[in-house]
Amino acid sequence: MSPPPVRRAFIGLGSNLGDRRAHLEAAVAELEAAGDVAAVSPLYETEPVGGPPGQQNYLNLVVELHTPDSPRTLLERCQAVEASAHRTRAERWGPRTLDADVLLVEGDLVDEPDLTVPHPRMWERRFVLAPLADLAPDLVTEAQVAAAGGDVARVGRL
Ligand code: GSY
Repeated sequence: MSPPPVRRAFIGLGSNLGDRRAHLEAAVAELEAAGDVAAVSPLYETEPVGGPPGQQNYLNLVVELHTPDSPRTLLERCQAVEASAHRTRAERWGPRTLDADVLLVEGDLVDEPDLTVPHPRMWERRFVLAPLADLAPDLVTEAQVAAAGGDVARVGRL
């Protein structure tokens, strides 16, 4: 049997609790340990979308992988980096040390109770589309970034 193909996949990372930059750095390092990270987007400071009022802004970025991993394996990797950041699921949409989402896996669609790929809300969220467009202008247009919601500001790199 031939090995699974290497495909482009994109993971979104966000943090708005504690040392936001340190949580993102640790998550990227943990993903890099697998040897399939191809690029890390610029870092964005972003207005919280949803959740209780008064939350701190998020820091967000997107990681591009060139990987044979399935969407399900990528979900497990996301859950592992969230666990490493001691993420607890106290409140839906509430502040969190780390959120890691499978955004896109080129050539794959998943619609299962616990995993939908492409991510079902990504096209509405500028905090996802702006860093994704930096890495993949072939997949996300500037018009799509402009049409999405939520203020974002590029603040350099990790
Ligand atoms: O879905 C990811 C967690 N999250 C975020 C986020 O990462 N960034 C911003 N700006 N708002 C968010 N709301 C939620 S929930």
